[in-house]
Amino acid sequence: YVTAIDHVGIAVPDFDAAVQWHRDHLGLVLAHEEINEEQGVREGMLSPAGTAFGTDTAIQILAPLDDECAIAKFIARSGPGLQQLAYRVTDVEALSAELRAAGVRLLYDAPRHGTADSRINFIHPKDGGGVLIELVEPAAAAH
Ligand code: V0V
Repeated sequence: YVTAIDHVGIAVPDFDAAVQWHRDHLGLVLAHEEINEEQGVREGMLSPAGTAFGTDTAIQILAPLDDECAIAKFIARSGPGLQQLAYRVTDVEALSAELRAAGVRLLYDAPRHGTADSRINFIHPKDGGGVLIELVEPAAAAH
């Protein structure tokens, strides 16, 4: 099911400052940006110059929209930093079903809305070796 590392997510307090830092120091380009109200985030996908958003691995900048969302809680507990590792998958429902059957806890009963109309679910960090693992089925692969 897993075809690539889709993105690595960094929790930040200030979206614009983080985007500018990565542009100024590393030359990363903001390839995509959106607000996800359900997840409580303003999020942006950064790509190294010469790579393509949606094809190559991206860096996801995640800034909280309010004090209650997952990113706000993460920053309050751990400070800014790496928050998630996201794998691109061909079929998020089928993989989730196999994981559940193997006793791995998924956060959602059904996939939710993710970046660029992808469908997403997460493996609980306690079952992911201390890593919050996101499963991303891109919109193009929707069935
Ligand atoms: C919490 N823990 C983590 C963690 N967050 N460990 C590794 N990485 C993280 N990001 C640990 C925490 O330290 C606790 O360990 C334990 O997990 C359980 O914590 P909890 O207090 O029960 O739960 P919360 O309130 O910290 O919530 C954790 C979860 C939450 C993972 C349930 O963050 C969540 O629902 N995340 C999924 C949604 C999300 O992250 N959305 C933002 C990105 P100890 O202290 O007990 O040892 S949105 C996105 O990625 C989009 C839109 C996209 O890509 O398309």
